[in-house]
Amino acid sequence: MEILKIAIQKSGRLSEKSLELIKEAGISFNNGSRNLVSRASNFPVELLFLRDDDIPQYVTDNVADIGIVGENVVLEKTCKVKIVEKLGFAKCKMSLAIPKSIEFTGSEFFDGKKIATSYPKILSKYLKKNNIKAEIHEISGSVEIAPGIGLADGIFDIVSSGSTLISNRLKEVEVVLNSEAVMIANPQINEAKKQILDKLLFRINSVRTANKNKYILLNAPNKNLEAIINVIPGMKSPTIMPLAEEGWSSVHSVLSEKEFWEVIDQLKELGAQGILVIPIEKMIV
Ligand code: PRT
Ligand code: ZN
Repeated sequence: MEILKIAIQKSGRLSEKSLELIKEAGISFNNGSRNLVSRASNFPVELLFLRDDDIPQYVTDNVADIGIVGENVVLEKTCKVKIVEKLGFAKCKMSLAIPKSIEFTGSEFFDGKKIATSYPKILSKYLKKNNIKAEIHEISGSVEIAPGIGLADGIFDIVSSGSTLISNRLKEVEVVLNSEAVMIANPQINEAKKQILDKLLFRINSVRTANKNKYILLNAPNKNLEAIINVIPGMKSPTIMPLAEEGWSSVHSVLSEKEFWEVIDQLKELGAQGILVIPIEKMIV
């Protein structure tokens, strides 16, 4: 039987969430420890634990069929892999930054300047597109210290909270791209592996949709029932059941996290009582 080989980061910012995603899809592993390779006990997949930078290459070379990695790494490696799903975690920006004390005059500021980065390909593409002639100084780590020690005029690096920039007296001046964890796949995987991948994506999406939604139950006065139903449309439409007490109904529905607080406020105004909100584990839409 075919087995889909999944490459995930061995240890780092992506590891825990990647593993969680796979476990939430109902896939379990007997050996808890992280060997290099781990075979699932109830689904035809195998996990390979690797350094994130190597994942696009391994997927290109068919060592793994799919992988979970930051979009920034995929773009820098320019490998022949396909992004099949954005996963919504490990979100960050890739930005240009310069010393706080220096005035920024617009992107032409970088003309004739030196920029330190670990992402020379993404940066050079950006500079070319914007017709900026800067010198790229490639370094592999601690890019943020480069301006302070006189190695460069600015940096191009990952920014998340921005605190690394602040503690190095730098300021973000241009956001070049936004990145998040993505699932990549070798575009040439066979039909059997593709079917396993589709099943896996279906499960992952059911969990992600569920996490974005809540189950809501409430008691509504019948006189406002129509208005309340308009506020919470639900998946198809809400379930309505009469309460033992005359003039009241119980309403069940599904609410998205995004509109949650706004809807709750409106429901209270419409006289809803006993509002219960319950997490959903899986949601098949
Ligand atoms: O060992 P291995 O090579 O596998 O891991 P790694 O050290 O190369 O990568 P890792 O685990 O640090 O990051 C993996 C991926 O997480 C990256 O490729 C990004 O896609 C994503 N990510 C999300 C981040 C950050 N947020 C982040 N903040 N990667 C790095 N950082 C760095 C950033 O460079 C900065 O210097 O963390 C520092 C703190 O950021 P601030 O802005 O919050 O201060
Ligand atoms: Zn890395």
